[in-house]
Amino acid sequence: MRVDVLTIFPSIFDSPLRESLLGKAIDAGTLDVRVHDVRDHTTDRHRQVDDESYGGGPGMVMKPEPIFRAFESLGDGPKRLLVMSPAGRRLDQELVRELSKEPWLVLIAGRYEGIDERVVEGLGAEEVSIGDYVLSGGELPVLVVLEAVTRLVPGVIGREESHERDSFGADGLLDHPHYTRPAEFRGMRVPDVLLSGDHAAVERWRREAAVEKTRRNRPDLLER
Ligand code: JCH
Repeated sequence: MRVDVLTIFPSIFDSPLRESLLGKAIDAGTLDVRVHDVRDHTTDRHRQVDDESYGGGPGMVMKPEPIFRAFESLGDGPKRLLVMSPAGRRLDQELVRELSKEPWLVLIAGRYEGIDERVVEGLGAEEVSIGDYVLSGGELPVLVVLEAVTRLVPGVIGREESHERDSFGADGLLDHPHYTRPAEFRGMRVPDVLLSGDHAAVERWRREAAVEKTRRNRPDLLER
C-alpha cells in the first residue's frame, strides 16, 4: 500500500513512522509512506499556507492552492483522499477495513481552524474524524488512521496476532480480559478456568467476560 501524507509539520511523523509496526512494514517494503511538506508547494515569497477567514472571525484557514499543488505533484493513478477534521465521518473499524483494501491513500493533516472547503469540493476529499473531541491539528489523526489501517494490510502484522482478536471483530463485542504470569499478584488471582487447560471452558469464560465488559464499558454496542 502507498500512503502520501500532506502536512505543514512533517517532522511530527518521523519517530512514529520509524518505530514498531509501521517502521517494520515500511522497512519490509509492504508499506510505502511518503510525507510531503505543503509549504514546499507554495509559490510566494513568504511561503504562506494560511489566510484570514472569508466572512470574518478569529482564526486562520489553510489556503487551497498549496494543497492542490501538493496533491497534483503525486502523479497519476487512482487515489482515495482523506482530510482529517472534527466535522468528518467518524472513523470506525468498518471504515478502517475498507481503507485497508485501497492501494493508494492520501491523508491531509490541516492546522488552524481547518482547510478551505474547495479541497473537499475540488479534489473529492472525504472528511474523517477520529472521535468526538477537538485536537489542534490533523497530524495525530493521520497517524491514528495510518496505524489502524496498515495493521490490516497483509504482511504488516504476523499471522498469530491476527485480526480476529480485534475488540471490534465480527461479533461486535469488546475483547475479553487478558492475564499472564504470575497466577497470583498482590493477592489478585487469575481466574482458575484459565489455568485449567479445558479449552471449551476457557472459550465460554472469555465469551461471558467479553459480554460483561461490553455491558459495563460500551452498552451502546449491545443495543445494535
Ligand atoms: C483540526 C480545529 C476545527 C479545531 C485543524 C485541522 C480531528 N477527531 C478530530 N478532532 N480534531 C481533529 C482535527 C483534525 C484536523 C484539524 N484542526 C483544529 C479545527 C475546529 O472547529 C471546532 C477546532 C482538528
